[in-house]
Amino acid sequence: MGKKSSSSSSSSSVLLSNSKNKNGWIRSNRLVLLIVGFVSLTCFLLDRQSLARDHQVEVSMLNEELAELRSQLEDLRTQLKGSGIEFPINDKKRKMEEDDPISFERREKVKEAMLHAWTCYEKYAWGHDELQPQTRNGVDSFGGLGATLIDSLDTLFIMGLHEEFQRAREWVANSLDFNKNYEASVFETTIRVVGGLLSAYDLSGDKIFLEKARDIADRLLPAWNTPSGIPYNTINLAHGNPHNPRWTGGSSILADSATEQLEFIALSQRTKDPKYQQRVENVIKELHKNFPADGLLPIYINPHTGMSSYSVITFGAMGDSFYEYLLKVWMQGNKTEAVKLYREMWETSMKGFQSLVHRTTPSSFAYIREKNGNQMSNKMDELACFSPGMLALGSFGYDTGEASKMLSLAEELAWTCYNFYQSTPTKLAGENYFFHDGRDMSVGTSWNILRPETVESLFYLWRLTGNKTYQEWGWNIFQAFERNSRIETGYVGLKDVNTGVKDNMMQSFFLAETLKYLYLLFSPSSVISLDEWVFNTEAHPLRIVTRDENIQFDRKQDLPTRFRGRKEGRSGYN
Ligand code: DMJ
Repeated sequence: MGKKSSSSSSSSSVLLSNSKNKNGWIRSNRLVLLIVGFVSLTCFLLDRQSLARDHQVEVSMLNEELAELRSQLEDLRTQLKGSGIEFPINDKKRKMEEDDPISFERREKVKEAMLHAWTCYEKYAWGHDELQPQTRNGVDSFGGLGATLIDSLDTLFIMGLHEEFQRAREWVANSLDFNKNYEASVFETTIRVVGGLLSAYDLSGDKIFLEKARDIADRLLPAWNTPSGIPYNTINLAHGNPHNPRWTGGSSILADSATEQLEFIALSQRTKDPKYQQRVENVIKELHKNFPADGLLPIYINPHTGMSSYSVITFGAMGDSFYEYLLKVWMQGNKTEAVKLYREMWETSMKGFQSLVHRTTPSSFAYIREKNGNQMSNKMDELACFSPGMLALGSFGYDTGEASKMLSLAEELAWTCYNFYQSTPTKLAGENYFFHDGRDMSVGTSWNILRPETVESLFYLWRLTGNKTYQEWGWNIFQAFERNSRIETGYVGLKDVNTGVKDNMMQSFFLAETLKYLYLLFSPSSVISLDEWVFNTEAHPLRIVTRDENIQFDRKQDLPTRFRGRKEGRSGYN
């Protein structure tokens, strides 16, 4: 047992020592593992740390680069803002801003309509003034100045149709020729061509548009060489020789003579040549001399005396845009002291305007009468439907009580104009309306030539009140144009809104105005903001820049030559 026990004790001591060795081995192994683990963890952590450091360096370098790029972008924006150039409107940004998917969809539909009108013009009437869609040819109703093309430039740009805009720009640069033996209307050429080119310049910053605007304005300028400064309304573009059309009996027309201010002032501001501004501001000063207490001027003026001749007073054809420009020149001039006279004259005219407003029975539609001497006529042109927009725009210059009165009159009149459309079988408005006791209104001249005035007013009312009803009305009018006026080869007017019989003319103002105002009606208000832009009467937005009465004109170029060095020749202003 003892042996057994001694042997068992020695074997157990062997076992013990074996197990001790084993434990020691295990322990030392663990220690090695621990050391290896520790070392690897340390290495790993050190590696992570250095990676993190590298990333940090990279991130801060990228941040620096980003900050640098941001500041470069800001600099560029500021420079471009000063020079009148704007970044092309970014569709992606526009989509992000847009909170109303219905407006987005409608805007796209209007853009598609513009593309259709433009594509047909390009195909059948390229370079001509207007497209005759039914006969698929172009006509030169304005002397062959590419009126539709120029009228469309800013619409294409605003809608982001840049390839189309570029093609039009190339035509302006290479083919537009003003040297035409043609008796042009000073008014139509100014609002469409000078206005269209200046707007394209303000939007794109491309100098070619400014050069061309100056060229055509220089050809128009002799029209203001009259004893009173009230211009003749027609001039030969190649030879000068201004005169008035025979059918006015020698008179100048009010709207034709006093709707050049926005364009010519803008031209002076951009060229730093005061002569354009001087000519057109003289007209207003002249009209101010005999301005009546109610601010309403008859449509005919004698260009020799500056006095009005006996004729109709109207906010429709031949009167309309004179009143529009009184307000808009005040806005273009930043509502400053220098343009106070314009606002005062406009407010005076708005008193007279209210005296023309009457209401129908039984439905109490407000409408604007015409006046001949002491006689009131219960007739209103669709053309006068620009006035709700004008009233809404001008209402913000009054104190609160008067402002809300003017705005609500604007809303009432817009309702009437919308009913010009809604009351016909085609849902398109006729050219003018008559009003009768007990029977509200009826169409007079029943054609529709794709005019913009009602949608123009809906655009202003939507922008200024935020009331979506105006978008709904505009959409209904757009759909009526789509149903009645769209054909495979463009858009046409209607000879009669009762029967829907079509004419053969796509008016250039359909692309300049009707489609532009509709597009803007469904766009965020930052697109051509009313704080930064003023629309001319052909819907060409002109950028509002600081009106500086002491503009530092290039003295060398603009001073009468008697003030110049002798060697420089020529005498006096041209
Ligand atoms: C456009 O040429 C202008 O809006 C102008 O002031 C009036 N007539 C047409 C559109 O109807």
